[in-house]
Amino acid sequence: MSEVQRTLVLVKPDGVRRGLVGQVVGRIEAKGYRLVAAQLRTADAALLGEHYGEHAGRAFLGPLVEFMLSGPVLAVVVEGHRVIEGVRVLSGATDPTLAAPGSIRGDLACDTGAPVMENIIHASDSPGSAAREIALWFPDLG
Ligand code: IDP
Ligand code: MG
Repeated sequence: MSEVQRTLVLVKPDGVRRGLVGQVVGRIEAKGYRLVAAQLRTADAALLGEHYGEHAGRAFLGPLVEFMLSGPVLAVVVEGHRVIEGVRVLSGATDPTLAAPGSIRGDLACDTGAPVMENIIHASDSPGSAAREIALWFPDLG
């Protein structure tokens, strides 16, 4: 049975800086998913604090927020059957050194030794996260 979902994708500041927005969005479109909304913007600390709320207390949270504030991100809402899992698979493992070749992180990123892993893409990890994150980044999206 069809289970159309929506997920939140962020092309992180490293991806925007390196000119990889087209490749990231292109892979998602080529897979067959549909773009619902997109916005290029620089986030603020309050938004990122909420977005990464699950990581409160983790040592990498400060560097992560600083990195995410370092330039604009492309926020995109993507729709499709099982899209939440699908975009996680396209993204690859969190650690870009270990992410499989063929995935966005595996092909386009490496660990630079920075305190936070710069890995090109964020993608919601569950239906609950997707709903929460879409409401945060696109409050007008009904
Ligand atoms: P995810 O982006 O694959 O869902 P999360 O565990 O939610 O991974 O972590 C959010 C982001 O924080 C990662 O994408 C990465 O940029 C960074 N990160 C996660 N774990 C570490 C770590 O152990 N060291 C440095 N940065 C990390
Ligand atoms: Mg995550």
